[in-house]
Amino acid sequence: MLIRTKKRNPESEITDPALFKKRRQIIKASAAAMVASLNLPVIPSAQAASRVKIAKFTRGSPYSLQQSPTDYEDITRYNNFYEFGTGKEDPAHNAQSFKTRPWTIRIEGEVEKPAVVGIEDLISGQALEERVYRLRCVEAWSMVIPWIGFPLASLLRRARPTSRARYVQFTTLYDPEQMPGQRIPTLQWPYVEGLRIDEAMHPLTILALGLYGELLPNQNGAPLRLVIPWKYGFKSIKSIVKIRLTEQMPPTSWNLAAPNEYGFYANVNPDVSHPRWSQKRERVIGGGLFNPKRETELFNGYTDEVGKMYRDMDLRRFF
Ligand SMILES: Nc1nc2c(c(=O)[nH]1)N[C@H]1C(S)=C(S)[C@@H](COP(=O)(O)O)O[C@H]1N2
Ligand SMILES: [Mo]
Repeated sequence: MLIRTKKRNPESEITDPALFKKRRQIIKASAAAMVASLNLPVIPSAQAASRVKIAKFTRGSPYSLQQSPTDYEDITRYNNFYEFGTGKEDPAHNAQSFKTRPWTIRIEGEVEKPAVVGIEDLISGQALEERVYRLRCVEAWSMVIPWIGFPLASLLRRARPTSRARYVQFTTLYDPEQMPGQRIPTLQWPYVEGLRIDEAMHPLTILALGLYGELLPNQNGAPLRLVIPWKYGFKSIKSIVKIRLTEQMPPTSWNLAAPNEYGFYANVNPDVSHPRWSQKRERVIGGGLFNPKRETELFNGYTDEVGKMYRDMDLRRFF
């Protein structure tokens, strides 16, 4: 997102409908099968690259949007995941053999009950909700994604944050053998991100385990990634192994790389431009052959839900 100065070819951002038509039919069929199989146990993924349905989740989060989601093919082939390459189509190719089992997430720092949580426990134990969000990136493109996940707050509460916990830091797996991008210093590895504690506890902040009714494809951050729909895409850290509650504001990868371009907050804001491009409009991925753009909304349209957390802040200064 920062390093690449090469102009993107707009053609490459358009999904060839003929190529993906067949697969789309398969998805429709699997959606029907999913409804029929509600409450069956989750099938563990033996092979990371295979598509695995999540059988257990409750539908209809109050935060779901009415608009229809972006096509599965666009969501899973147009990604940012620098551990697997800096090109938008690199992660879909390079993350196929990434091993996401066994996988644990450590919760530590300012908590009364530090914990090591297994991914299978999260998949089978949490009440999973379907939440359809717009995810927006700093390059000003957007998608509507039917995530399957649960509020981060429910996991944090289990660890009993202390009164000193003011921030939460997230860390991605560090494994250069599996993640070829970590062998080159495009960013400082491992990828880290952070939230203020009130942002982390907000019900719109979710840990996603899946999308389109299936476990997350590797390129989208398997087995567990953050989704913060009112912030730019880079806050939504992928393949999380550690969650640490802290007293001090933690460092974040893009802020470390370019502090004048990427702040800690990264709230979607059409009135605060990135130093090198406007953020007033966004390209709608999969929106059609003419690369339609739409007006970007403050907080990505979630002002009613999240605006009060920033009421007394100068959003130009705290960008
Ligand atoms: N570990 C890690 N997490 C990451 C990134 C990354 O490079 N590494 N890229 C971020 C950026 S810039 C974006 S836009 C989103 C993209 O998520 P998606 O591919 O599921 O759309 O992931 C974010 N999370
Ligand atoms: Mo991004």
